[in-house]
Amino acid sequence: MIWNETKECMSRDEIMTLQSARLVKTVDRVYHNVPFYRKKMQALGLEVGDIRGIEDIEKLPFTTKADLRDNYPFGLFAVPQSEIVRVHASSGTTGKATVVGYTRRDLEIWSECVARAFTMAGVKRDDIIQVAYGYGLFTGGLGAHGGAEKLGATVVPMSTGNTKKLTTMMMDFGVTAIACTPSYLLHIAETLEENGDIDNIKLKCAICGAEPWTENMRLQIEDKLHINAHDIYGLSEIMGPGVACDCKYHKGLHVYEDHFLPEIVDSATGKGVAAGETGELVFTTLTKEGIPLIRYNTRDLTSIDYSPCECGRTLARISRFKGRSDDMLIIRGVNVFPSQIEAALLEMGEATPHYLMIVDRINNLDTLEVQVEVDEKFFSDQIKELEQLTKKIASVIQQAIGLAVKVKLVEPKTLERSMGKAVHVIDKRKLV
Ligand code: DLL
Repeated sequence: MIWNETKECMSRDEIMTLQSARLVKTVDRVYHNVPFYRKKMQALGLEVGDIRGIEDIEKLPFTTKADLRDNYPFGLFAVPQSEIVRVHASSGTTGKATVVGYTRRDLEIWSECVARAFTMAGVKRDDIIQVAYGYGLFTGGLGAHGGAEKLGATVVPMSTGNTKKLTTMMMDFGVTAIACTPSYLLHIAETLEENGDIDNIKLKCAICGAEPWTENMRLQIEDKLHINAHDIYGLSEIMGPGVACDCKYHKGLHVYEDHFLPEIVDSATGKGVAAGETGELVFTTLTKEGIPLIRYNTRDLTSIDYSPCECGRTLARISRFKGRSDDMLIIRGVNVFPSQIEAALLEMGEATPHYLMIVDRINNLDTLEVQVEVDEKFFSDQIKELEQLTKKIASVIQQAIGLAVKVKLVEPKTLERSMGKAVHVIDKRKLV
C-alpha cells in the first residue's frame, strides 16, 4: 500500500519544483528569523533572492552539530518559544546536548512521515504495535508513537528496559508489529527462543533503526521471527525517525523528499558527488518551522539513487549506511561521543584524560567498559578509596552520556599511548 500516491509517486520534475518552492520559503524564513543564518548568508554576500531553487543549494552554507551546540539551547529556533510545543535533545560532542524544537505543525508532519514509513513496512490500522524505542528526550519513542497513532494502529508504548514484560504482552495482546532498535529485536527474539515462545507470537513486521545494522542482520531477524523487517532512518536535528524508510524491495531507504532535501557531499571538499557515489549525507529541511536547518551535515555515509523503485515510489533512495565520518558511537541506541567522556573526566579532577572505551555486544545488548588512568596513590592499600573513586567516575560518566557503564581504574601509563591520533575506543561489536 502507498500512503498517498500524489506525495510518493511524483515525477522527478514535480518533486524538484515542489522542493524549489519550499527551499525558497525556508531560506526566507531562516534569513528573517534566525540571526545565525542571516549572519552566515551575509558573510557569503548572499541575499534571499539569490536562492531561486534547488539548483542554488550549493551557494548556501553548511550547518553542523557544533552550530547547534554553540547556539544552545534555543538559538536556532525560527519561531517564538510560545509556538514551540515540544523539545527533544540528543548528545552533543561535549557536555551540551543538541536541542530541537517542534511547532504543532512540525509534530503533525513528523507523525505523517512516520505513518508513511510504517505503511511502507506494511503496518495497517488494525495492527497492534509495540513501540520499544526509549520515550523521553530521545526522538525514537514519541516519534514512532505519533506515527503509529496517526496511522490508526493500536499503540503499546513499551519504551525500553523490561524484556520479560514486553514478550509477555507481545503474546497476550497478539502484537503484530514492533518498532525498536535491531539489536534489541535480536535480544527479544533470543528471549522468546529461550522460553520456547517463538511460535506463540503473532508478530508480522518490525521497523528498526537508530543504529547501524547490516542486511545480514535484517535477514537474520526475519528468519528467527518469521516477519518482515524494515530499516527506518532519522536524526533528531532533522526531525527524528521517519526521514527515510525502506519498502518491501529493500533496495535502499526512500527519503521523504517533499520534506527533506538530501545531498551527498565529499567529506574532504564538501562538493556534491554523483548519484551512486558514497559521501556524507546532508539535509535541508523544507517544511520545518521550529528549527529549520540548512544543509545540515549528518556525518552519515551513504549514496543516493534517484531511479524509480519497483514499489512505484519515485522518492530517491539512500543506501544502507556505510558508517559515519566522525567518531560518534551508538551504544544501546544512545549516541555517544568519546569527547563527552573526556570532558566529564577532566571536569571531576581526580581522573586523567587517559581513558579507553571498550564497547561489546553480549546477548545482543551493547556493553560499555571505560578504563581510566588515575593517580598511583589510589592503588595503595586503601581499597576502599579505589572503590569509591570507581563508583564516582562511573556516576560522572553515566550523567554525561546517559548510559550505565562499567568503570575499571588503571595505574598511570597502563593505557597504550599512540604516536598519532589517540585511540580511545575499541569496538568489539561485530555487525553480522
Ligand atoms: O536515532 C532517530 C531514530 C529513532 C531513527 C528511531 C530511527 C529509529 P538520533 O539519536 O539523533 O536520532 O541519532 C541519529 O543515528 O545520524 C545515524 O548515525 C544513526 N541512525 C539512525 N537511524 C539509523 C539507521 C535517532 N536506520 C543517528 N541505520 C544518525 C543506521 C542510523 N544508522
